[in-house]
Amino acid sequence: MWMRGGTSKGGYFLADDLPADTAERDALLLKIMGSPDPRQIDGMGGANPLTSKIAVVQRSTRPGIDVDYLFLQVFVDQPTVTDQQNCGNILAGVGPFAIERGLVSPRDGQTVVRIFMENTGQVAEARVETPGGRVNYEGDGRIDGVPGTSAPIPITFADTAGSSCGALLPTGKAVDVIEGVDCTLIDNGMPCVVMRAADLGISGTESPQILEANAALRDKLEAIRLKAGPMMNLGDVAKSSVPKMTMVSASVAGGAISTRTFIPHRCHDSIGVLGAVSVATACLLPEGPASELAKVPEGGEKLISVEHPTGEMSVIASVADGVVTNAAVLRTARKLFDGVVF
Ligand code: NQM
Repeated sequence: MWMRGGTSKGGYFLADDLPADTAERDALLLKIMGSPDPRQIDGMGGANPLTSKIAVVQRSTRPGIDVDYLFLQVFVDQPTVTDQQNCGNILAGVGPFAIERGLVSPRDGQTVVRIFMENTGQVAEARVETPGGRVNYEGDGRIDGVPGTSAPIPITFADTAGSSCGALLPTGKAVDVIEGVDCTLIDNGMPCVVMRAADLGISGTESPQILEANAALRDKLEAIRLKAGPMMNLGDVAKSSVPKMTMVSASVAGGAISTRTFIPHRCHDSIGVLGAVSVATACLLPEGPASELAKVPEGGEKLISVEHPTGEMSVIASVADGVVTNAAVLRTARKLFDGVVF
């Protein structure tokens, strides 16, 4: 099944329909997407990392969990398929897909799907509208980066700190200086390097196209990223899609903070879901580039509006004793196509 999940798009497969052998599976997925090729002309991929994504879903045997979800990023221009990162956008389609395929029995009204994210070993809870026991995709949920409206799918994450890096702040510090730039190395569901846009010589409000055309910026970000990888317990990240590189500046549209994110070599048109959760968490640290610039509301439940090139993503962070205990986001998804891919 091909679905839009949040601001991403990709293929959703039942685990049993794919080869059990990882190398065989990856070779098949590269062929399906048309990679490696910058245009992905011979496959289903949309020539952008955000449209070259795969969800592998199966019924879970874990107590209290409905389905297991493995996310795979198929690189566009390299023969690489990686499970090194999670994806909270593709996650938005997992609940509807699981119900459509009969892995989860729908209730009349709303069905809560508890999803184990295999990439990082954490749990997400998605609420899917199922009037009359059928998935409803139509509605008035609006997310920036997607035209129109769809049925809302609220998603809650708990215990995402240190998902890939072992700790929220893998170096134990809120600020590390890399290549002369102040960086917060943080992982609250997605490993991210958070820097002041101004320290990279940009305002932070430029379009993704302008930023991608800035070769000096791209080189600097990559130099920082290659050093940040081992510091974040990610090892050599030369061929990895993490950490993500987020440049922050003061909000321009009434939100908490403004962002521009390289994922890691293309500039995101918006921001990843768990990327936004990690950046929102950086805003709540006692120090660091994000917390200095952020406008954070009072209270234990904080709505952190993370601005990005096509709008904003609202992260609702529950905070207890200065620690983010869980985070919620609103996403939507749409079934685009169900059939046979050759
Ligand atoms: O951070 C893009 C996306 C993502 C990942 C990326 C995501 C997340 O927008 O949870 O959703 O950072 O590669 O789909």
